[in-house]
Amino acid sequence: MAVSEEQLQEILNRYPDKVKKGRKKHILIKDSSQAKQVIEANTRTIPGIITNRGCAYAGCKGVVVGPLKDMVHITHGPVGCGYYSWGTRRNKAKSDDPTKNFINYCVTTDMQESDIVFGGEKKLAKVIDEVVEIFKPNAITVNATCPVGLIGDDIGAVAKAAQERHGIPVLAFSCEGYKGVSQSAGHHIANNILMDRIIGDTDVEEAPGPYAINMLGEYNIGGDAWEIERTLKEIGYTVVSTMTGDGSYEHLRNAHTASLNLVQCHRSINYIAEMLEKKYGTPWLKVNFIGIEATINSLREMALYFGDEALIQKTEEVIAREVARIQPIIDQYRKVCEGKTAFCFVGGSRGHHYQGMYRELGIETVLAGYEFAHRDDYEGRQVIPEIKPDADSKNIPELHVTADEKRFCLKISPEKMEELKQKISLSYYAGMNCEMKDGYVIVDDLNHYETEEFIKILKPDIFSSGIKDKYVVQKMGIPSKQLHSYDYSGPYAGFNGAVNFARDIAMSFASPTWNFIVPPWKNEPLLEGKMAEGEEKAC
Ligand code: CFM
Ligand code: HCA
Repeated sequence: MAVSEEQLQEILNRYPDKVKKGRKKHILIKDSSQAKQVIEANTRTIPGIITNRGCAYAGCKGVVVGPLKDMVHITHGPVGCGYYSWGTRRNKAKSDDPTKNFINYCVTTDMQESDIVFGGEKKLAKVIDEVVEIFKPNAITVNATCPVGLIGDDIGAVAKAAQERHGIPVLAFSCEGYKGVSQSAGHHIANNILMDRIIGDTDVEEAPGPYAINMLGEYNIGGDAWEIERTLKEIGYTVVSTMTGDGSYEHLRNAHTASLNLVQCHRSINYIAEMLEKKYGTPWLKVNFIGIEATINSLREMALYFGDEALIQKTEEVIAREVARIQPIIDQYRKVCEGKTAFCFVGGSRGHHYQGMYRELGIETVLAGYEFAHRDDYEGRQVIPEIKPDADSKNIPELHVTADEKRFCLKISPEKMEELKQKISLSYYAGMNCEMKDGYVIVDDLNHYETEEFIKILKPDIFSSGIKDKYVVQKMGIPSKQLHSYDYSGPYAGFNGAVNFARDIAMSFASPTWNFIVPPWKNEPLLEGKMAEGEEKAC
């Protein structure tokens, strides 16, 4: 069952006029007969609407910077900001040198009222000194929360002085929570400083092995990066650095030596991908390791990029073996899942990435959206492959995939060219709007009211989002799967991840628990009424 324009209007009509006008632009009913459907994104959330979004500090410290394990990340601000951005995000890390893995520590200046009144710079300097004394990290980050910007603490100056005092990099991130409209601003701030201060800050010029790649936008939630790496390493790739799951300052410094950058989460790290391309000429390839088909396509495109016959063959061998191993298991779980429907609302890439894996289980996504993505994450980019002569080599032509500007170039044999053009124009950056079926809904910055209203119409069998809306929906008797933290499960990426996901989703449906839950509206009368004509609308 899809959603009609009338039903959508009804949902919107409950808003005050100004809110209705705003929200209307953030909701689409997919209609492939239209040449291009435009959705508004990356704009300010309406205050009080109960969004699931986070802040710039969450995007910078919590998401991009926090997983770097051999650095100590100091939150300059109230303890809650430090704790929440550390304790709830399941970015795992292992280290060969356990004395250089600080991922299990949450460090904050724990700002108090007196710091707000008299300034927190001295306290921050003291915390940096303590961190150096206790942990002896390779580098330190200082991450600003809202009050720091409001009272005007100069964290850049404090970091610079500390760097001179201790002789290790101390990086200041002015990622005050109020900057921008969501986490997205924080990603950008983090990307700029990692590129400026860490990547390439070394004498190393050679990659540590053949087929050297960086994995960008992979945060090792529930061990995802480890599962992807397992396959990549078996095929023969050298992973120079992962940004930033299980990542490290030491590896990140060498990232410029890789030959290809893989971009898993485009939203959070496209800036580094583009800066690496501009500064070092390293091309980047959009990949997706969520779901079997997406994983296979990504592995094949990578092999085609390097164009080495042995690598292509090894890729095919690994794919054939892995699929033969996992498909029968997934087929069993599929029997439980077939014909069901899902909501898939996550931050800035998973709302799209997980739809393919749901489809492989026979589950259709009937509503999807992003908390804070930009328009290109919805609409994709028009990619027109075009062939240009190669300046360096007469024999191997380059394939430049162009959109508004050169995106990346591929040195491959002419025979592979046609095949590759096909694949890239399909998989390069399709965007969420291409993924959804007609009649189903795409919502940007979905809020709690809209969640409930769309649930009443579409009655999904499973709801996948985050911690903030999970429990309300579970109380409606609908199983929920957190796609941020995976509800303590995972990995969900790569081949083994697909098995784990299939198992967990099938388990949600098979559990008898849901039959024992009586949604509140079945027991209690709901106060619902219509406003009299001309009466002020409350929302
Ligand atoms: Fe990228 Fe992420 Fe996501 Fe994201 Fe996030 Fe996350 Fe996410 Mo939560 S970097 S955009 S800011 S894939 S923390 S690992 S799960 S909202 S969809
Ligand atoms: C964040 C981190 C988060 C939150 C998840 C959630 C994550 O945005 O601050 O709301 O459940 O993945 O941990 O996205």
